[in-house]
Amino acid sequence: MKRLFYTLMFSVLSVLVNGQFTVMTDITSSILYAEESSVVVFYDDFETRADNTILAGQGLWVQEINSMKTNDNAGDMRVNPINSGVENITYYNETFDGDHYSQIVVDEITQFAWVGAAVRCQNGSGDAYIYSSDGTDCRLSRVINGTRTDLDATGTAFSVTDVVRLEVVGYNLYCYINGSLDTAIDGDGIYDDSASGSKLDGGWAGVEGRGNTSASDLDDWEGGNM
Ligand SMILES: [Ca+2]
Ligand SMILES: [Ca+2]
Ligand SMILES: [Ca+2]
Repeated sequence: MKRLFYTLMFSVLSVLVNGQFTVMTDITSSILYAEESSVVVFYDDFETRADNTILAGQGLWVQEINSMKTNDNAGDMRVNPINSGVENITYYNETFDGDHYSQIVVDEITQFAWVGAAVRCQNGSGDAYIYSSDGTDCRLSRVINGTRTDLDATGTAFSVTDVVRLEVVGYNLYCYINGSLDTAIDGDGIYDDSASGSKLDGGWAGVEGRGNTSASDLDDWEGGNM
């Protein structure tokens, strides 16, 4: 597998899709990721979404299982989970390669709710890989029919403003916080799920949460192919 340093310098590409969705705007970063990312990524800051409304059904967002919901914080729309004790996963129904990533920004986080990034969502069957935190604990998990199995529950807790990114390449899951692999996950930030009989193929990138409160929120979602 190739591993490349790359410098991502997008500046002017601002393409509206469906009248409300922007394909990349003004991003400058210099980050080591598992593989070079494609130019086109999908992005949502949720600002055009309806407040206090289920995310699934808005734009291209589709429910994988249970519900994420919008909430307006002083003019900044973001999303949070609304069901306690279960995974709330919503994915973005664009065309994703089997190898893709999901990235979120943590807007608020407390131990009352978990938020995270989801990859390989499986079109409503309740399956996905998720990388999530409640600000105290952090875990990389496989969700099958809505039931979570933690692949590693000793990750680095997310903090407000963290950029959290989960990549899947083959059956390797790469967990990043602010551009650095979270080495508290499986020694090096990379988990190999190839030996599992429940490993997931293909699917969509999305957002995840667990809890019934807006006390943990995510914003500025981004997803794309590897
Ligand atoms: Ca926002
Ligand atoms: Ca590892
Ligand atoms: Ca925000």
